Amino acid sequence: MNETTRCGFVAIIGAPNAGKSTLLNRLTGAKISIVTPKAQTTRSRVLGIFLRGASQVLLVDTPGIFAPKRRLDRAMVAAAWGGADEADLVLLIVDAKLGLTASVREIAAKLGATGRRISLVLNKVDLVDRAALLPLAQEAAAMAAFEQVFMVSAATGDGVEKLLDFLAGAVPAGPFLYPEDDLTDLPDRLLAAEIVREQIFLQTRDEVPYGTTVETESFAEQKDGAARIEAVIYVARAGHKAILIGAGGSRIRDIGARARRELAALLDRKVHLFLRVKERPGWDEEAARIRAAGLNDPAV
Ligand SMILES: Nc1nc2c(ncn2[C@@H]2O[C@H](COP(=O)(O)OP(=O)(O)OP(=O)(O)O)[C@@H](O)[C@H]2O)c(=O)[nH]1
Ligand SMILES: [Mg+2]
Repeated sequence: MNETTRCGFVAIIGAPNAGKSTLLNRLTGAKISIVTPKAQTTRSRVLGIFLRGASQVLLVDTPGIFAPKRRLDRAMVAAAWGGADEADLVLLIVDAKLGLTASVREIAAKLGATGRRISLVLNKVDLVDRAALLPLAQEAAAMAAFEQVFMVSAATGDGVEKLLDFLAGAVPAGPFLYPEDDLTDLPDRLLAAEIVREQIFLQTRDEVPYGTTVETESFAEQKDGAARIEAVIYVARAGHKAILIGAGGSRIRDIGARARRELAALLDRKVHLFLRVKERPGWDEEAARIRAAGLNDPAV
């Protein structure tokens, strides 16, 4: 590696559901971070790496920033701000369809006050009339001293090339920090838990996904090369357990089947997945559960 290379951290920050994880996956061209239509899907920081020219860009997906209630929530929001703190540059991502809500303005003001390099990404432009986009972009650009403003659709890829070029040129000069082939540092155990949680977010409603956490208990490679994965799903309430299991076990079977298929594709091998649902009231206030979710416990 010579002096002409560039490498740096880029944090993706924003309100829940703005499309941060979709953007991370789009920019890296891989499924690294889970995506669902529900807010607060991402719970911890997720690294996604791409190479462009002589640059290695280390993207950091973060949990959406919201008003936290539980200990878990506080750890999530702290992880998001910590991501911004440690980054060379920050992308503030805004849902253009939703517009400049009070929480978006608050996040922009707080980010602006840090004096860091921030660029604005207006996302979901595929959902907005072209005529409405320009005034929105102008108003949004005035929220903080942004280095650049991008209008993209993380879903369709529209506008993403420009953003890739910008990031490749904007990260500081320096040697690559990860091997060239690496896409993430997410361990397979955590990936497995995340993929199961994604299915829970997709297949259950109301409080159930928020009252649930998933941990991989064992991950073993079999002689035939298949992965044998055992995961436990902790639920906060007995009622949630019944919903997750479903009539005659139908829901948990479907969650397992879809997660297994997805994991087999991502890990590129046969997967045997075993799920167990366990009641654990108060898990979202438990330091060990918070740490298992890839977070620092805010109480320490
Ligand atoms: N139409 C459209 N939908 C998008 C776009 N980007 C993301 N979405 C959708 O918006 C929803 C939320 O996307 P995520 O990527 O999970 O959002 P997030 O910001 O990571 O959300 P949290 O992790 O909950 O903070 C999903 O249903 C995505 O498919 C986009 O550019 N256009
Ligand atoms: Mg996310």
